[in-house]
Amino acid sequence: MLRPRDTPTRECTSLNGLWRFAVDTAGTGRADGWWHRTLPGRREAPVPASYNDLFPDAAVHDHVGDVWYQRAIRVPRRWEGLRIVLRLDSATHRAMVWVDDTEVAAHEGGYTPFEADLTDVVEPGAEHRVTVVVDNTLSWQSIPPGYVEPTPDGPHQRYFHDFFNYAGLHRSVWLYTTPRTYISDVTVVTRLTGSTGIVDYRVEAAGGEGGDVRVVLRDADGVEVARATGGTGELAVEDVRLWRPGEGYLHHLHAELWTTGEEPTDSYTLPVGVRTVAVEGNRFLINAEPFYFTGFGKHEDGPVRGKGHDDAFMVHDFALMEWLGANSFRTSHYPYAEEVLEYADRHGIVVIGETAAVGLNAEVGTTLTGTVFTTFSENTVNTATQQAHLRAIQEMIARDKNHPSVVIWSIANEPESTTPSSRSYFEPLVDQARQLDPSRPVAFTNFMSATPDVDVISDLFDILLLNRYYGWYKNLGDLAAAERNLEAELRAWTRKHDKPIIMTEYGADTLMGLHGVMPAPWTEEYQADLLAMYHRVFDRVEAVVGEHIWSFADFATAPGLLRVDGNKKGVFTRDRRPKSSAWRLRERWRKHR
Ligand code: GCB
Repeated sequence: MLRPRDTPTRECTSLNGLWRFAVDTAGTGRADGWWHRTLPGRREAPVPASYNDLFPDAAVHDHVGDVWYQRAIRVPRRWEGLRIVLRLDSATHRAMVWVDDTEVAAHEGGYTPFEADLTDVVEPGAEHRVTVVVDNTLSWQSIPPGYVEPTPDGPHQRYFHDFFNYAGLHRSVWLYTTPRTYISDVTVVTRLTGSTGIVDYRVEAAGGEGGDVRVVLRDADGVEVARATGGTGELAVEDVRLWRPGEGYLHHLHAELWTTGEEPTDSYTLPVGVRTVAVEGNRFLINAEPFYFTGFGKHEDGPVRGKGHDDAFMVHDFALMEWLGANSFRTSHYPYAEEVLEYADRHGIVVIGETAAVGLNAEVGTTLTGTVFTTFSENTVNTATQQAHLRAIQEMIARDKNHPSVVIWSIANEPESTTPSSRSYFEPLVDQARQLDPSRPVAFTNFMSATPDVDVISDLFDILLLNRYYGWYKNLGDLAAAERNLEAELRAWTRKHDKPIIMTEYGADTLMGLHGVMPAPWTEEYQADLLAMYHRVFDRVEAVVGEHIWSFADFATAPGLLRVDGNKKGVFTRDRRPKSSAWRLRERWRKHR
């Protein structure tokens, strides 16, 4: 699915800003047809933002079910004869959309975009009412999963992941045009033969009889470096300037669809980074050179806006990562806003893209909710969940396949991975992911109790992503034991699999301003010492090709005995102030560059 852009044949308008907003406390909005008229009440909510923290009202913060957004749109008269599309970059977790009285779209999956073709529904020159109902409910068949517990005070949402269930319209909403016959998708895969870069491309068209495709590849200065005709083909660039970590050099692919006449019917421009990614033995290669990941598991999370995309926070987060010398991050635990990946493309930041499949694990679920259950069963994670998971993988790859920054697909975070049912659940998903994108390694992040002696799925994957908490959930306060156990486990992995290892989570909750001379958990010193201990071990184990600390910044969670105003494993506080460990990291990571 192509990101909306202004091109010579397309126009794009943002629908961001204040929308009318109503919380459907009684759950009657759908039956009463709220889309037929102005929403009840006087509330307004900004888009993009989570709605949960906007109002000092627990009923809004903890609402389970539908909320409604509404605004007027005016379609310019000059759009007569064009295809008119409404696009929501995300609606968490599922939504239905109406224009005036007509339903135009429905989508499930809170972190990927969806569109509605409004061509036959709107009239150029006229004003229309757009209404969106967003449902934040998580069920056993949603990704991520959860369940709603009925209580005398109303429904309570329970879930098996450690971040607050923020909801709403978290990302931009667009109204845009294409011609009626249009370029519907572009796919690029890049490779290298010697110093020649090859861009294999595919341009797909829809809405007409087809036509001729012409593509031109230009370098960052706009100089043409290759051209081709046809819907698929390859573009060769001699002495190509590569996209590299730390240097996000981008070419641009200009695709044109010609049906008649002297002008292209449609045109679309896609940034392209020429680079290769490969796993060879226990090395991870970018452009045939070993790459070592330094950085974080992150969250899209901040005060007031929750998970709403914010360009200021985005730029600031990237600047702080640069200040530390971090070269990469994981989009834990869901695909991030496309603005984030585009920024990473331009700046040469390496990304592990992750689906929202987090919490498929009874061991984690029971710790977080107190409910004992079996992960994979007819009543819990079942074939319908697996289908939803597959759609989440498909939608992530469809959206993000062209980003040079994305080098690994993580298809789940800490699922159960020690039982025969986990193997039969994951086998088809891994196959599908590989078919959808044979050019990137496929992985999942492994939960701490799924040690190499009991894990039964890692052989299906290309690379090992491990989340480990020695010194925190195990060996709390005893970094010497933690160091021994961590090293022993890493060596056990290397004996079992000849695959690279990235430690995708390790860390300690740390209260900013708490200090101590003893190695006491929660102090800033303990966090710094724990991280330094992990780094000593990584330097001794050859197969370790990356270190992603959990987490970049403190973030909001559901209430929990271990959560003091959220998860405090950030190297930065939630408002992005550095804890002591930041300076130690800076020393280490700036040397790695
Ligand atoms: C994990 C999860 C992450 C949690 C973290 C923690 O293993 O992947 O989502 O926030 O542990 O701090 O417990």
